[in-house]
Amino acid sequence: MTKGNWDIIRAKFITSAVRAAQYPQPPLLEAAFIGRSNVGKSSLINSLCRQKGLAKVSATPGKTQTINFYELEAKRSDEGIDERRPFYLVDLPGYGYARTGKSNKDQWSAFIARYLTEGENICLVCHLVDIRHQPMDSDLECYNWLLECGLPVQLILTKADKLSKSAASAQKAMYKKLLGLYEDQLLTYSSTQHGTRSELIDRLMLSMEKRERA
Ligand SMILES: Nc1nc2c(ncn2[C@@H]2O[C@H](COP(=O)(O)OP(=O)(O)OP(=O)(O)O)[C@@H](O)[C@H]2O)c(=O)[nH]1
Ligand SMILES: [Mg+2]
Repeated sequence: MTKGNWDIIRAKFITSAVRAAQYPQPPLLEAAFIGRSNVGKSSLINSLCRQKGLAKVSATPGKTQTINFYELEAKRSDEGIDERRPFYLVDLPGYGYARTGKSNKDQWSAFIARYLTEGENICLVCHLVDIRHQPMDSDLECYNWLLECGLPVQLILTKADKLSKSAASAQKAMYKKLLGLYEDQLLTYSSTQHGTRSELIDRLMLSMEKRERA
């Protein structure tokens, strides 16, 4: 019997953190969003939650400076019976942008790296890259580092509305080939059009089900 699709029915900001003692309680499963500054992490979170001002968005890179936790509730219905699942979405500061020089950049990597390597509840890391460009060295470094850490990674090609359908497909094929990805390891996304929103929600929920079965 097929169950209904998952949807996000509730989302709220919980807390900002730069160290483990500030991570929220109770612990819940987590999906984190990482990528270059300005790639669209915060916009994607707003699109997933259908709340425009939930995560702060800015045309100037470097807007998100802390690890920001949002608590979401997903719901699906099966023959009138609701199944609900709370979890955290985690918005990370962007890399590739250092407003105050190297020491700030080092600090950035240290606290993000600590979160990603020590977090026991991370089910999926969504790595965002801008669909219009080839990956930059920093994107490849980050992607390879996530894999080395043994984290499950979903690549998301953002700002898909900025390309024609055919150009977007070509970029998707390029990334797939370059990184040797299966179809279900990458997804295009537009935070203005929301076309693949339910697909992304399904992938988030699947990663949580996998974690619980492991
Ligand atoms: N057209 C279009 N613009 C987008 C999309 N996603 C984000 N943007 C724009 O890109 C800019 C950066 O978006 P943010 O969501 O703040 O990016 P971020 O990755 O959170 O940036 P930092 O917090 O600085 O790391 C903003 O001007 C957004 O409006 C998209 O899917 N389509
Ligand atoms: Mg942001």
